[in-house]
Amino acid sequence: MPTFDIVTIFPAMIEQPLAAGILGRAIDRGALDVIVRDLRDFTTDRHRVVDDQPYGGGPGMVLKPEPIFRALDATAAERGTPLTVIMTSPQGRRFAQADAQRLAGLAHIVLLCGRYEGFDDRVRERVTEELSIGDYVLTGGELPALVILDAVARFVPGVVGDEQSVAEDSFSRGLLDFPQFTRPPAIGDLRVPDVLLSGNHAEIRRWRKRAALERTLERRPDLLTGASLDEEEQEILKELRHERD
Ligand code: J9Q
Repeated sequence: MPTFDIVTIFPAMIEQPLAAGILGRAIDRGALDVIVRDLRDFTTDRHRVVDDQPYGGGPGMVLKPEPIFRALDATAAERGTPLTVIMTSPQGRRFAQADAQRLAGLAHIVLLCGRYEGFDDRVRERVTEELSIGDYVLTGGELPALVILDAVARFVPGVVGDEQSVAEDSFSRGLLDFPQFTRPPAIGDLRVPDVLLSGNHAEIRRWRKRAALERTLERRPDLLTGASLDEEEQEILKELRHERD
């Protein structure tokens, strides 16, 4: 199980979401080990200053390097090595499900949350991975750090109830989910597909495969390039492609 350290100037932005939900329960049970570190605790001046003006001028402030180096040194001393240091930024490689699975196998993960115009670039000397969660502008790296923690933690044994379902998650296989329904069987003319009420489990399995493939072909055909499909799924996909042209 990896340990997680999250370095931020807004600890509450991390602590409050982590107190709730599945990750909160996992932390309470000891299945997940997360320490939130306030970057200001690693300053040495009276005013606990974490940022400064950029050399060369320009708007905004840059996070000073020394508090970050001290936070990383303290984390390495407490946790041990190897330390994987992740910075999130729009300049990073796009974070994907395969990264979540890979990161879950590491010993110690540090997530550095940036603010303002970013970090002093010398911090990148200590960064082992720079990851982006998507192409949009955010106010800081706290939400991306939570996104990555959530996706990685699902692969940590004991965090999610059913480990089988994590490993076989449709997205891990490169497919979108099939549609789900629960009671009642009809709301006016909004009916649950009859096959799901039939009790015929072979037919239900096939219907779900077809529905997942249909959705993926329609909405995210790019996913099908890397998908791991069984024989039946390959057969259904061939049919669907014929129907479409
Ligand atoms: C730190 N926009 O954006 C997309 N992935 C990460 C980020 C990001 C941001 C601002 C600050 C990370």
